[in-house]
Amino acid sequence: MLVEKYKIDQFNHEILNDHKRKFEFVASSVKNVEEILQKLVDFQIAIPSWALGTGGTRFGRFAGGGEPRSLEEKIEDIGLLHKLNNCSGAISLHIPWDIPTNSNNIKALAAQHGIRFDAMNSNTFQDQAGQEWSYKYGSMQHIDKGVRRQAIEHNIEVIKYGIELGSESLTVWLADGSNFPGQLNMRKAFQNTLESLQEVYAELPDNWKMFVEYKAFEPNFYSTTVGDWGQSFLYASKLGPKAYTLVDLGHHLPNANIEQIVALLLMEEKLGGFHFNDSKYSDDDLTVGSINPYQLFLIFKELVEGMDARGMNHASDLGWMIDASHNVKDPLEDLLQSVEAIMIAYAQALLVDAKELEAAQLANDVVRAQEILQGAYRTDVRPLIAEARLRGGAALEPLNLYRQLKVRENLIKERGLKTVATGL
Ligand code: PSV
Ligand code: MN
Ligand code: MN
Repeated sequence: MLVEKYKIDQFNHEILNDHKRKFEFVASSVKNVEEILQKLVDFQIAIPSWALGTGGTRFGRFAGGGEPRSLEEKIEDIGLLHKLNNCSGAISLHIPWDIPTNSNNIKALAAQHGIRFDAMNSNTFQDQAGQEWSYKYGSMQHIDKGVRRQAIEHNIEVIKYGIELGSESLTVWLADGSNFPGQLNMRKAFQNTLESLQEVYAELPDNWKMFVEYKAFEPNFYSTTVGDWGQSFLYASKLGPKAYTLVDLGHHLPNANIEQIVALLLMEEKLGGFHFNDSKYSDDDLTVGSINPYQLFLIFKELVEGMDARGMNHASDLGWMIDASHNVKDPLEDLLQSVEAIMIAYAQALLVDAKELEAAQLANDVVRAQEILQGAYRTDVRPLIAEARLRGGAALEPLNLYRQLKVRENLIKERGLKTVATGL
């Protein structure tokens, strides 16, 4: 479904006065408002191809209608989101779920929608039809060289697709680990994984990065071979300068201090990127900011401070991506909400006065430090984000316009009620 620009303009026009009033109110108390607005306009968050269809759990899936049936339709859906919010200008593909049959056509279609190809994701956690070896007991950690070789070759193939499409990074998430004590030798599993990753790393083009994603548990419940940021950091350090740790917010044990992890990884120049989502327990993959928006703000506060300390470009020096699943919501509405939550946390973090905070810290003024953080967090920055969208030609209120245009109803008409999205 195409959303014509005039429809966005018409929609904005009707609520413009109300927006201006709210914007001017917030802007009057923000020192560097123009600088912040430009940062918000520049910030882009990649959408994973697997988040566009209704997700499910191992107990069932309750599909909505009008889901994308092909890679082309996934790109069209992200194009639609990007048109509405001007900050979803990238797609992250998962191979083999998204094998491009004709990379040039896919590239051209994405360009038409203003979308670039973010990190490529490999998949050695599922067996594929026709594959020689099984990943039942792991992939890169496997005791059998044949399995390891197959996993390595797969990752190299993913890099090749990525090169064709213009991606510049590979995310490796391994489900490897063990379900029971004694099932594997943890040191050997680490060594095998490292050697396998080294072979993949050797195939990375010069301008590419490799992200090593960690996860505390699931599908393996006793040990995970890349189980936490320490292990990921170890692999990334041993691999070399093109390897980084990727932080997925849902991949920690409950109550982990993710902002501290982020601060230290940034300091060590080993933070590569993010998979945003939210959770009550662990890998719940809920809408970003739906459970703990304060934590998200605190993470962004560390990101802004740490990136500024190193003179990094907020928009392009780390990989920003959503990794969520939508069981009961319309996936596109959910993604609009997630992007909005990320932008809110980012804008609030930009409001933190770093100098004042440092002064409070140096004076051990704990109360003042908290006031500074919560003052930024409790500011309603939504009008700033709306203004940034307006300046980027997008909708002041993407979700409301989405509903007004009856996007889902139209997609159901176009694609049908019973669609099987490829991927999860
Ligand atoms: C695993 O839980 C994960 O977060 C990894 O990023 C995968 O690539 C993604 O989900 C999709 O399976
Ligand atoms: Mn992830
Ligand atoms: Mn996950």
